[in-house]
Amino acid sequence: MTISIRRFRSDQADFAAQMDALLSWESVSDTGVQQIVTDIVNDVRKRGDMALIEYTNRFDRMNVDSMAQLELSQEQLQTALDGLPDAQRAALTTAAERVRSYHEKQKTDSWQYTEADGTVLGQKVTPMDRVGIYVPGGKAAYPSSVLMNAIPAHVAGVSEIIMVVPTPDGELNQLVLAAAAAAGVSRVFTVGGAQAVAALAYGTATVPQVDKIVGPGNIFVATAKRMVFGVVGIDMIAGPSEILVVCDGDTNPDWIAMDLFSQAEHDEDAQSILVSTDPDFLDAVAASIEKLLPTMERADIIRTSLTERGALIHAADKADALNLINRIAPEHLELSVADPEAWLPEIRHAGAIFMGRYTAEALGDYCAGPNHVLPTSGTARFSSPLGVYDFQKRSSLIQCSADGASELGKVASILARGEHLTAHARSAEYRIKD
Ligand code: HSO
Ligand code: ZN
Repeated sequence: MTISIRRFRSDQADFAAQMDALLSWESVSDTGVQQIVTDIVNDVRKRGDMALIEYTNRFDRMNVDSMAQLELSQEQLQTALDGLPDAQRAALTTAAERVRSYHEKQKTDSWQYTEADGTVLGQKVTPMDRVGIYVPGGKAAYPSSVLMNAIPAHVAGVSEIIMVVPTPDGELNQLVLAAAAAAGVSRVFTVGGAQAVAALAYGTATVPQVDKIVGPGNIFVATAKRMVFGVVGIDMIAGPSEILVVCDGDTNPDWIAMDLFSQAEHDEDAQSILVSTDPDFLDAVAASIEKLLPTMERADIIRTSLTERGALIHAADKADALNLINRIAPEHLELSVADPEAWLPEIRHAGAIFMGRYTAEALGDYCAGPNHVLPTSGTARFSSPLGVYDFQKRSSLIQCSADGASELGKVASILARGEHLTAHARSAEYRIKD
């Protein structure tokens, strides 16, 4: 069975419009979903643990009557880690260590400086006290995502990391629990959906209220996160995974086909795009796709993703390819070219940049070190990978000397009187020396 992937040439007349159509993506949260989520969030806010237990029994087909049955112990997490086959435990530990050392570099320190009159100005950096990590159950239960969400929080110095993960039918995913142990998660509740988000946002008798909720989830989870934003912080709302591979035509086409598959297999809505200045190479990759697709465990998802949202694009030249990169602002950009460094200065928008033929995007998903939670759907234009900075906040520091207060008092007084805020003006003026 042949698979038809869109082919574009950047010099065709309607190319810009075609790109707009290709890249348009909206996560639809219809009013039905909104209403369901509003009801759940309000109910958990009002009735706390009881509501959480009821929703969990209903949606996850559980049969519990106390929150104690919905919390896992540290021993259970450690047992899961210890019980993994040696190779799997070693891989998970290596990945966790690499992610940890990369994120250590992101830590920012407090700073301050002293002006000539003795006034001190600065910025004090403090970790959040408590954060919640949402881990999806089912098809998208990724242990690697537990590492990617929890480790930056841990490195930032967050003292309590609360993980929620639904366990439909009570089935625990041992790898997810092992990853929680490896990442330093403090507490795990086996709850999910909008009810888990509400519990984290407002707190219940058992689930502590957190300051920020991060982690991916289905449409109910995303809608609930949007709803509680403001009460707590949230991370970005992730869209489907994407990859843009740019190849000069000298990489093995099988490698490129598999790199495109690697994001396509996440989801029917995932988007894999290949750009090359060599049309013969696009043909070669199309042939590799044909050849390799039947060998894939998730062939159906890949086929749907590639036919619905994939594209093979013939760019006129390098400058044209660079324009496309910045237009797409991809979550993942693979520069499968001889001299990736030469491209780098012109690249302005991408969540993560994978440089050179050997750097498969999949390595970044698991163990290279950088975070795999990245801006999707073109949001790399204004946002960044999840990092330690998402779990740190800053307080401004101002300490005026007597001389400093006197000088600044004169400036503040004038500006305050201009705003007709007399108390501000007089408060400043009291401190002016005569
Ligand atoms: N590529 C995904 C992350 C992931 N891949 C998890 C494998 N497991 C983020 O876009
Ligand atoms: Zn992935």
